[in-house]
Amino acid sequence: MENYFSKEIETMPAEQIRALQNEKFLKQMQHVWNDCPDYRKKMEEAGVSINDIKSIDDICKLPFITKDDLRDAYPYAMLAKPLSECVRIHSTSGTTGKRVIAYYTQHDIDLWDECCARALVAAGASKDDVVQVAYGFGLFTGGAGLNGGSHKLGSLTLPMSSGNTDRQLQFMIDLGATVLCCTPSYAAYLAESIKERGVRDQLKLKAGIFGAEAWSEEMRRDIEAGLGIKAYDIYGLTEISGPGVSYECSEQTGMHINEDHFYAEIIDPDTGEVLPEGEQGELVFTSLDKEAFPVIRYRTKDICVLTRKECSCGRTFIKMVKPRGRSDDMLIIKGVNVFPSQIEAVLLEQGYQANYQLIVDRVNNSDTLDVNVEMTPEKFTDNLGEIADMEKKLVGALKAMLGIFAKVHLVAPKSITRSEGKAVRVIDKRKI
Ligand code: DLL
Repeated sequence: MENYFSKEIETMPAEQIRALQNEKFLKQMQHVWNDCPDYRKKMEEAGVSINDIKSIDDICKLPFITKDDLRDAYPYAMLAKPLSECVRIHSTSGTTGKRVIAYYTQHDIDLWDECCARALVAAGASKDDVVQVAYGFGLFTGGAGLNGGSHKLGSLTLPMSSGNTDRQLQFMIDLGATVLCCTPSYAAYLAESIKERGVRDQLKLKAGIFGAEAWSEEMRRDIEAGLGIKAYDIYGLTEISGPGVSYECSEQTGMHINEDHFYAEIIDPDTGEVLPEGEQGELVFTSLDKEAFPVIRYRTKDICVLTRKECSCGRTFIKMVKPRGRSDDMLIIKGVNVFPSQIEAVLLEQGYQANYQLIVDRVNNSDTLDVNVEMTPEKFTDNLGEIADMEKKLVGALKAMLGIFAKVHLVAPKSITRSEGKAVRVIDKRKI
């Protein structure tokens, strides 16, 4: 039996959702036009006035917002409420340059908490659960988002933050955590540590809500087997609010977008043209009822597909498939587009775990790809002939998937650094 946090909204017929989106979109545009000078200027530069926006069908007339626009307007990018009405900020992890700061009024926090509560319920949680939040707390939205959702649901919430694996496991066992929320790479690490300590039979976990980075179906199966749970995907980004922009249900075939709060489009990343449902492209979001930091046609750089196919859970919200990766994570090696997630899928299919590192370089004007992969304890051997055979097999499987040669190096178990948050798996030396 499927439960919903907001049944009426989550199962609303598609035409009614569209009508609700239309109404909220027009209000959101009025707010942006009147209160967000940065975006109004962008509209004027694009030759669009608020009078041209009569319904949500006119959205395609509006200019996109990119991360660069938000960075350029640092620190008050696109702020549409006085600071005195804002109650919190979060910020992107930004490896280079200025970070994007997202502002929230209490209304914005409430709607975000609701989105995360929906995600928890879709994963089978209720107020009787013990929810261990092992996403980082602080500027990152992961910890605060799931913490807020769990409070809203009324579950006992363990605000662990990420890391300190001994303490995580101690609390997980002693307090009988039933739902785990963290990045999939940290979940895989926790599963590994649980196996090593032989404490799996002391766990009460039944579900996990994992997101913030791309992960494959094969990795899902590994985590499910390692922790003895159902593993659900959750997606979101700081600019739109945080985790809970979309969430997976019992069908586990993609994530329902909270369409009463966010309007999604898929565009051709090169031309900006809107693509029909079912085609792969870049995901673009428009907030429908945010106060402090509304975003209109924000280009996420995430590559994915939307579908309105009927879902067995009864939810009518449009679904996005697991993002394949980001257009800016996509590597072009010898002219071929390669997503780290494709390599990960091959490794897991061949019985390895998601402990790997990709090193891309350019030697004599030609790109090279080296894949360092840990042997699992079961596969571990120091027989060089056996290692060479295993490497050869992986080279063949990678060639079949990618169409290019990758040099594979099998390394000892535990020799690749584990991640407590988002994993860093690519070292592209060509940029240096
Ligand atoms: O990662 C928010 C989040 C926290 C989502 C916890 C889920 C769970 P940012 O740090 O701003 O926000 O990073 C956003 O992470 O554009 C995607 O590229 C990636 N991402 C997030 N969730 C997923 C997912 C948080 N489920 C960026 N699958 C996004 C693939 C994801 N990529």
